[in-house]
Amino acid sequence: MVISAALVGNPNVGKTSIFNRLVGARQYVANWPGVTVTKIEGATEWKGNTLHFIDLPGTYSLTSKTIDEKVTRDYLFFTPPNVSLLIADSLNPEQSFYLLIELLEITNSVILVMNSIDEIRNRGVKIDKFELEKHFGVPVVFTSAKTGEGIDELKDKIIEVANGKHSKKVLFDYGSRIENYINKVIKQIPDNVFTNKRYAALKFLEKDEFFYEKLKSHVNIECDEDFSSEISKTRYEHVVYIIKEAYSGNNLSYVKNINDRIDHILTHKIFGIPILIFVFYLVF
Ligand code: GDP
Ligand code: K
Ligand code: MG
Repeated sequence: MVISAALVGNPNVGKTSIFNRLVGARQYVANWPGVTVTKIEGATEWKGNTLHFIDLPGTYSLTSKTIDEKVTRDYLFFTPPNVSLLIADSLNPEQSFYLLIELLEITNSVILVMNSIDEIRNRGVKIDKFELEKHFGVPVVFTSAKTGEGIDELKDKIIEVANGKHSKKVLFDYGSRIENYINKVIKQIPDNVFTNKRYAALKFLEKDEFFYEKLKSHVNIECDEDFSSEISKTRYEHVVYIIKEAYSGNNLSYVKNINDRIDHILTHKIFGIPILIFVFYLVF
């Protein structure tokens, strides 16, 4: 059986290092059509199967705002691989898990690869694999691209996921207000426009350029609000909850640091602009 698997993740989490461990020298480099973004592919034989890998451009989100995000998102949405490997930096999981939640809106043929597990051990942090599998609904593999730990287990899991084992759908709830809008949008999406209507509805509400343009003539929700901050904030709330459930150990200040960083993201990245505008009003 030939199985395609894509490596998805934030920049600098170890995607290329894992890719090199998986395929060795059997790799080739080209450009994505029409853009100067590098496309790296490779293959390996494993237990009678050909595993074909693609190392996607690093991204923090699957909204097509930058060219790297767009290449990665379009590939995953329009030409989905059999299996997607979400390569997470175990040391800095918050933005990796955020991306995972977005990825799970497109597909549930996903493996969560918790990379840099060597560094986690050095810091005395414990990660509960069962909690991660329960909350995300996908198999989890601990890897170190530095030592090679977990690479064979990852190849075994790819074959299992490609064969339909582990297929369980976890839906992340965006709260009743957003869920009502999602349902309103879904009802108005014609069947021949998008099959994954929940994803298209979310992207429409997030004002993702591609989905918004495609759907605006079909969808009327009597509200032109941009829901993206509220949707992002809810994703981060899920992330905080899951990290609290899964991370522990004698180095608790590390877990506290993650929480502090997420508070920082929530107050600055998501609410920074509205707060600035509010302050502007007060001052002037
Ligand atoms: P990419 O941007 O996601 O492709 O990340 P790279 O593969 O280029 O890796 C980024 C940096 O992280 C490099 O310096 C790697 O050596 C390092 N790195 C990647 N994986 C691991 C790992 O499992 N353990 C440790 N300790 N370092 C890693
Ligand atoms: K790194
Ligand atoms: Mg890379």
